[in-house]
Amino acid sequence: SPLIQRSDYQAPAYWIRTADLTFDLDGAKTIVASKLQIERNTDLPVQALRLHGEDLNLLRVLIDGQSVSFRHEDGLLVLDAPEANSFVLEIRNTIAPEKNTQLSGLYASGSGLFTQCEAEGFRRITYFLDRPDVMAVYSVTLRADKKKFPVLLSNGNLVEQGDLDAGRHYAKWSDPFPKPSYLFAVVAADLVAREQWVRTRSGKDHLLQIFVKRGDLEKTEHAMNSLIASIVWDEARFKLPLDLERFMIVAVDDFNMGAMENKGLNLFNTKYVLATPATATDADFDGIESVVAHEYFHNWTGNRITCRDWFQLSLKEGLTVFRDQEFSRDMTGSASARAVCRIGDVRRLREVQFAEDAGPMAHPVRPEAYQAIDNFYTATVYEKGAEVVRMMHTLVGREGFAAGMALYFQRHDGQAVTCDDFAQAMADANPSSHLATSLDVFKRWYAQAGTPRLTARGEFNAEAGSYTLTLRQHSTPGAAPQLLPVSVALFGRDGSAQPLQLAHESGAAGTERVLVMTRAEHRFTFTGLTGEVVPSLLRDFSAPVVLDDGLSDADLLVLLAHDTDAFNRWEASQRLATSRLLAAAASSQPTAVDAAYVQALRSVLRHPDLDPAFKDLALTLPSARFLMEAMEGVDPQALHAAREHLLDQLAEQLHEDWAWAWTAHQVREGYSPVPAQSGRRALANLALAMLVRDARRSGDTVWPGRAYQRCKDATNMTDRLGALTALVYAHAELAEPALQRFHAQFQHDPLVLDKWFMLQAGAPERDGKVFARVRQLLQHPDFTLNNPNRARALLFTWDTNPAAFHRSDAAGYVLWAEKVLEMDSVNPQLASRFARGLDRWRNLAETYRNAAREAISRVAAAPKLSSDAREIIDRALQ
Ligand code: HT7
Ligand code: ZN
Repeated sequence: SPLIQRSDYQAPAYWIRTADLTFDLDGAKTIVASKLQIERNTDLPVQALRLHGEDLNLLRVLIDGQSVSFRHEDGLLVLDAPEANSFVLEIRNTIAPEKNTQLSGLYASGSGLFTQCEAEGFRRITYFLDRPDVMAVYSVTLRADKKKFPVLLSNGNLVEQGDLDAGRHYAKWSDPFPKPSYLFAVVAADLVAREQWVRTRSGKDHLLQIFVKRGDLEKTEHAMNSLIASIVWDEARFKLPLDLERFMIVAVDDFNMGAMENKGLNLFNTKYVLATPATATDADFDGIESVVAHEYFHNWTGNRITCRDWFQLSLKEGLTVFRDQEFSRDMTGSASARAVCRIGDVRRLREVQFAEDAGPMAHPVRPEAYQAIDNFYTATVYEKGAEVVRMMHTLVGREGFAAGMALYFQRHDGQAVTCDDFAQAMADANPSSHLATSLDVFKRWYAQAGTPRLTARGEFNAEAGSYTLTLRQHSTPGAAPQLLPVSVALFGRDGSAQPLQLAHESGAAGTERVLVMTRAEHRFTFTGLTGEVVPSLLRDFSAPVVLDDGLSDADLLVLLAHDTDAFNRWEASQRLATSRLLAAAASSQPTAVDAAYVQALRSVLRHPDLDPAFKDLALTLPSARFLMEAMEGVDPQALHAAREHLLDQLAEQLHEDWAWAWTAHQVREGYSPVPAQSGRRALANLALAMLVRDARRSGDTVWPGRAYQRCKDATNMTDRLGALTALVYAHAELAEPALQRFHAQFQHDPLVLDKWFMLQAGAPERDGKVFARVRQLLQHPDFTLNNPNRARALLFTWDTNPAAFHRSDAAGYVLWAEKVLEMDSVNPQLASRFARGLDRWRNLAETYRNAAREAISRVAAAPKLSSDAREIIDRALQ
């Protein structure tokens, strides 16, 4: 496929003002009749009408009621320019939803029919100008067998419904909001709905509906509560009310991503809708809250104002991720739980996005070129994009940000715009901010790929009582310095926060402030200090950079014990672990852990005031995925061995502390997924995992027995899965019977069965057992590549499990190549995501690197590869 360049953008030659669509729905053959009111874009020279279309069977084309000639060119349907500037185009075509295994366009899932149109799925339904800057008002008539498809839904409002002959029925939907085709949706299925009316501040009533399969209704309470909370939050924080009479969510089993924000008719992966305490973990409950919020927030940031072209994807995704992160933080209700949320977000950013930015798929937040747009729904566009918005928020403050959002809507409501338009509105609403005065420097965040490195060195001058901090940024080669907000505090060696008085300033000094870098190097001198200080930099992770602050272990121990910023306190724990793990991985001898570090962890674990959720995070070692990015020429087996060895030592040396933590953090109240409970469950489960791990050394049978018992009698999934994880990860003898029991108990619940697959594929490798298990599970009757959740549970979990995937005999890579090709023939979007498991192959030690190159080349040589997979594979080999 050709490369599409951002610089080639041109306005459309025609506008589609209204789309009147009629569907005769049937799994084998659906007939689509489309009647479009089209206007020529008179700003451009007269040219042919070129419509997108893919896998369609065309029956007829009429313009103003007359049949016209047409041709197919480069996958487009081309009609000579009609004489009139305004005309009606009628098209009739058929499609085959049951054959659509790609899950883009109209497809079958179970006995229902569902659509997915973002980014370019609408062209798989009918011919259209399938681009986000063409916005039309839709009216949709759905006709189908009433028994098979009792529920017929589309965007907007239901205006008519009734019976037809031969057991068929119809429904007519009308959506008053002009929208791009990617927000179009249709559902025809046998579903039931949880319903709730809500009243917004203006006094208007709105109907909320969550549609699921029969039998799943009692699993929708949390999703409905999350939706209501999202509506309330957006109106309170940003004055953005629900603008729809009816807001529907539909859950579907087979879905390529998490959810989709179609106007008024969101489609959701069941994973982000269905939850009961018995079937979903605390993390699942959190995931539902944040995805429901994310999709709901898109109604303003994405739907009311949309993207001019797909290069602007982060305009809606970065902003909406920022909004859902803020919502999740506000929902927690405590400062420490807010920090726990932030730590989770940064962990994901550093594990996935930093790796992406260092590999073959590195691209700016606003990409310059793509082959398949589906490949650019990335951590860079989403998570780094959210960090860009967060930096704006840091620079202009909460009120200033709200003012910027208001100006953005005032200027652009109803339009398809660019990232520049958003940044301009934020700057114009805050003219004296650093954002406005250095807007061009700031906007490099949209244009430059790669993670900037920030070096910080401080010097204390005892005579002057001053501390000079030198900050230097090193952008990726060829990139210019970026604007970095660096949040800073200074602590005395006794842990006391010091005043931050800059040399040229007068007035009262606080103990935390944001330094703004706009050049490669800045020097800041703080005065009025009485002793040596330890700097705490990039507090709350104020910019998405890699920091080298040169702090010693002693400095980090001060921060771990005293930092008032929970993020940096956690960061200190991770830094202490990272340096030990990297040293151990580089050494050929098993490395004994030092007592000072163990004691520091003990102090955190036993701390009387720290939040259990925070303790869980601080006591969890950095993941192998994170560590691999901090190394060059990675030997994943050596890294894995070092990490396992450190865990074994922490399990042994903190045994009494883990036993205390397990007992002290049991939750005896009725289950609720609130942070006050989930933190205790997380810490207790970590403690149990360490105790079962230590039993392997000591021969103890009590803790594995307790874990097995918990698998049997737990009253919620978090505890049941926690106990099962403890057994499986420790390769305990009781793991097998516990796994079998779990399977027997939950075999009819697909989402729980996904956990069963995931747990086994993600277990720490030991003597090749995990890899052997993955091969076995690929043959399991419950495994299928046709369901993305199931494929992800087994294969995506495995290809991110370092030691089970990166094998010295290359068998992991051979299996990877086989599965990329197999998946690509079923679902290219899924295959190209799976293919990214070898993105970072060039960073591996030589033997792994050679074997990985061979596997990638084997995929590259396949005679038939989708353009999605082709782009990933070609980039990997470039
Ligand atoms: N805007 C959506 C992105 C999306 C998607 C969703 C489901 C299936 C395929 C998809 N391609 C792109 C999801 C979101 O960010 O909210
Ligand atoms: Zn989104």
